[in-house]
Amino acid sequence: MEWCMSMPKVELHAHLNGSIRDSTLLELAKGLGDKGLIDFSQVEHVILKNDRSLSEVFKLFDVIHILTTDHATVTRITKEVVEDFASENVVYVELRTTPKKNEAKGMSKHSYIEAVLEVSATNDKCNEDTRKKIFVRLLLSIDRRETTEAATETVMLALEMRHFGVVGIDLSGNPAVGEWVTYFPALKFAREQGLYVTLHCGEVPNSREIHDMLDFLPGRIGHACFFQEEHWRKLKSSKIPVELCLTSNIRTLSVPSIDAHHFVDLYKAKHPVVLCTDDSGVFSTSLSNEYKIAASSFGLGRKEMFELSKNAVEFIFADNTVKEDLGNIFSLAAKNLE
Ligand code: 6MZ
Repeated sequence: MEWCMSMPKVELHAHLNGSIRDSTLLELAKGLGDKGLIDFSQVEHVILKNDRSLSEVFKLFDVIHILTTDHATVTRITKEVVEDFASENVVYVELRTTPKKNEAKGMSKHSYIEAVLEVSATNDKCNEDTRKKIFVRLLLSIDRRETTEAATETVMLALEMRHFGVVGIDLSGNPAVGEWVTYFPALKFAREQGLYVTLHCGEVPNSREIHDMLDFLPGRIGHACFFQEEHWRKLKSSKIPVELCLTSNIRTLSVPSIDAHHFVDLYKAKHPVVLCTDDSGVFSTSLSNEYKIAASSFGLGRKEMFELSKNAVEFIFADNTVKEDLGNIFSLAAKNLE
């Protein structure tokens, strides 16, 4: 399905450290292995392993984070991730990442984000290597392991960086860890300050938290795998757009099979949804591949897939000028489709 690749697409749920090329991870691991800092063969095995449970995925992130600890590496991986999305005709990407500090490398949370923004802030015009236009915006992630203070620090950082491409806050991390009451004050503050908020919601069965999150009325939610009837009702009446990550959900066994994926029900109900990769590196996928899987699994044609892609523009966290630009890109592409 060549057209899944060639049509313009919008990526709204991509974790930076989950989107790194395997080749880059292996190169970084080899470098640390050669210096005797890690056991390369063990890390290589973890990187190349294919099927992982949700808890194994979070162990892999701990390994990845050991490999991406200095400014130059953070800038490099961001550049590559943006290049990879641009090369498959993603015209707008909202990357999300958790600010990290590493005193040994002179890295603060602030300088970590600066290292990311070095690439993304200059990308509105044109991607240097692929010559393709891609808008890049950033969401700062609060990790569920964090305290209220740390979460608030992330929000403050986002506010400081909002004129450099940071548009909002994401709540992510291992869903088996932490409680809503811990993050709520920081998320509420973020929204009061005009930042957009998206939440990983229902990645594990946790009815109370799903209710609390939907009551918060975030700008978007991600996943929505373990929803029950009462949650679907609330979600549908709220019209909160859902970021759906098919491969990720299948690979982590968060849904039993692609046929049983909640995409079908939400799509039929005309609920706002957007297809996303989640962690294209960790799950060996791409946004074109996610579109291809949806088209073939749910019997959607080229026109329907194009509409799905175009509708995502409505749910981006960037301003109206960007929306207008994207609207023009899609109008032009629609003419070519006729
Ligand atoms: C929840 C996830 C995730 O922030 O270091 N992350 N959180 N569910 C998922 N689905 C499988 N995939 C990634 O990127 C990696 C971090 O993103 C979050 C986790 O906190 C992970 O450590 P950054 O760039």
